Amino acid sequence: MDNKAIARVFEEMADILDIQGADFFRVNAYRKAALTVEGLAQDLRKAVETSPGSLPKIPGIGKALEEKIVELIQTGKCKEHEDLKKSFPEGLLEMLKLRGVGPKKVKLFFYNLKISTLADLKKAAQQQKLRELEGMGPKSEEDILKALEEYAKFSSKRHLINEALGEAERYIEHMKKCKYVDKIQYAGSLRRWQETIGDIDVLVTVKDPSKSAKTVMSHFLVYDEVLNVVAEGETKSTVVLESGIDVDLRVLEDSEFGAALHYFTGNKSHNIKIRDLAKKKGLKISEYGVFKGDKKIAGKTEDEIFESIGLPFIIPELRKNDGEIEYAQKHKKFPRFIELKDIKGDIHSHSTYSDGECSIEEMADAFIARGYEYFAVTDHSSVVGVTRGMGTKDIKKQWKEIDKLNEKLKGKIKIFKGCEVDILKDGSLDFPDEILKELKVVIISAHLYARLPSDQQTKRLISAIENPYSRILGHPTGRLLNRRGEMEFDMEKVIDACVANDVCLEINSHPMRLDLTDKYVRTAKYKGAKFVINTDAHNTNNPGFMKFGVGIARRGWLEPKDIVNTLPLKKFDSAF
Ligand code: DGT
Ligand code: CA
Ligand code: CA
Ligand code: ZN
Repeated sequence: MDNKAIARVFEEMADILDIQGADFFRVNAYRKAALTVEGLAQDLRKAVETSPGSLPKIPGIGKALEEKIVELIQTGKCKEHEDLKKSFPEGLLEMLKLRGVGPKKVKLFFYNLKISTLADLKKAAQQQKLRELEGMGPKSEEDILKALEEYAKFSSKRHLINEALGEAERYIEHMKKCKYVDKIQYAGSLRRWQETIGDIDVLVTVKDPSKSAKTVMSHFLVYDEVLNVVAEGETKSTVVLESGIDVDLRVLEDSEFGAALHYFTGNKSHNIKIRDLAKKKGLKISEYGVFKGDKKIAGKTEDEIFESIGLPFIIPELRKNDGEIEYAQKHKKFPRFIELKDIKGDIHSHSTYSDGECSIEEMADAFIARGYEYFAVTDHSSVVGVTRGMGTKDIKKQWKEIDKLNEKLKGKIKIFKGCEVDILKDGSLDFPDEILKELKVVIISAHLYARLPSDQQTKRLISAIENPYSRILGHPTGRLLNRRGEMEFDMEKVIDACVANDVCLEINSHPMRLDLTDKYVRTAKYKGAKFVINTDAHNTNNPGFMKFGVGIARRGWLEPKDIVNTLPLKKFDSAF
C-alpha cells in the first residue's frame, strides 16, 4: 500500500466517522493525517520495509495513527477501518455527493428509514416518506429527487484531471525503471489539460526495438496497480488500474515519435483539420510521419510535423479545432500564454476559521513553499453551512491573527484579508459594508439558490457584481464535475457586468470545479474581462491545484497580462 492508498483509507474513515456523528476533532484528525501522508515526499512503504515495524517520525502523526500506517503497509488493511466499514453501508458515502446532502441528512435517512443506497433514497422520496422526517418537508423531499436526477445525469466514468495525472505520473515513473525505455510521454486529453479524462494514453520509444520491445511491454503489464489486462499486443496494450482508470500504451520507433505524439494528443477534430491542410499541400500525415509521395519528410519531433506544413508549434491546450489552426496560418506566431511560473499569489483560500482543515499559519507555510509573494485568506461568511462560516466577531478575530502573522512572516509572504462572501437570494452580500470595506479580497460566490429561474439568477448575480465592494466572482457557474451542472443564467450579461464593474472572473483550479471553463474564459477575454486563477485551497496540499487552473487559462488563450495574480506584490497591492 502506497502513501496515496493510505491517505484514501484515512479519508474514508473520516467520512464514516463524520456521518456517525463523531466529534469534529476526531474526524479532523483523520482528514489531516490523510493530507500529511499524501503530501510526504518519502515513500512510507519503503521506510517500513527497511526497518520492519517502525516508521520515521512524521510531524502531526501520533502513536495511534503510526500504528495504523504500519498495519496498513504490512497487511493491506487496518482493523479499525474494517470495523468502521462493517458497521457502515457503502452507499452512504456516495449519498454525500448529492447536492444539499451532508453527513447530517445521511444520518437522518439511514437511522430513521434504513436508507443506505441512492436507489433506496429515490424510492423513499417517491413514496413521500422523507417529508415525515424531522426538518424535512415536501419541498426538501422534492430537492432530493432533483439532486438524484442531477447526480445521475452528471456522474460519469470520466476521471478528474488530478487523479488521471497522478496515475499517469506514477505509471511513467514505473516505466522509467525499465532500462530499455527511452522517451516516454502521456498524450491524449491529459496532455491537452482537458478538465476530465476518459483514458490515459502513453507513448514510449525503445532503445533497441527489435530486441527489447517485448521487455518494455511486459514491464508495462507487471505494474503493481494493474487490476486487469484488457488487451495485450507487441506494440499496443491496454490495462485497467485499480483506481478504475484505463491506460493505453504504444511502443514506437524513435523516428515516428513526433508524429505519434501529435496524432495521439489530438483532439480528433484538430487532427482531421491538420490532415486536410497537409493534403492541400500535397502531403500526407499519419501517426507514422509526414510523407511526400513515398518519401518521409518528418516524424521524429512534433516541431517537425508543424513545420512541414508551414505552421508554428501549437501548444496541446489549444488543439480543439476552434480557431487555433486558422490563427497559426494567419499570424505564424502565437502570443506567450500564461504559465505556472507567472503566478505570484493565490487569492482564494480557507482556514479553520471556516471549512478549511489547516490554520492560517500552516497555509502560509504551504504558499511560501510554492514561492508565492502573497496570498489571501478568504473564509466563508456565515450563510454556508451556518456552523462553519464566520460571523462579524470571527472575522474581526481573524484580522488580528493575520496582522500578527504578517509581522512574523515579514519578508517571506504577505497575507491579505479577504472573504468568500455568499451572494444571498436577492443578490445582496452576506456581510455588512463595515466589514467588506476592510477587506482587500472580496470574492462573491453563489453557493445556495442554484436553481432559480435563469432570469432571476442573472439579476441576482449582476446585482451582487454591482456591489461596490465586490472584486472577484468566485467559481462563476457553480458546477461540480461528475456531480452537478452549471447554474442557469445569462453568461454574456454576467461577463458584461463584471467588465463594467471591474470585477474579476475567477478560474477556480480545484479539479472538481475548473470553473470558469475554457470556452467561457475565451468569450470573457474578448469582452475585455480580467481574471484571477485561484485554488480555493482548503488544506496545505490544495495549493498544488494551481497548474490545473493554468491549464484551463491556456485552453482559453489567456496571457499573463489577463490575470491579476501574475502581478508582483507591490503592483498587486496598488492595482487591485
Ligand atoms: P479521452 O480519452 O476521452 O479523454 O480523450 P482523448 O482525446 O484522449 O481520446 P482517445 O484516448 O480516444 O484518443 C487519443 C487521441 O488519439 C485523440 O485525442 C486523437 C487520436 N484519435 C483517436 N481516434 C482517432 C480517429 O479516429 N481519428 C483521428 N484523426 N484521431 C484519432
Ligand atoms: Ca485518452
Ligand atoms: Ca485512448
Ligand atoms: Zn466557494
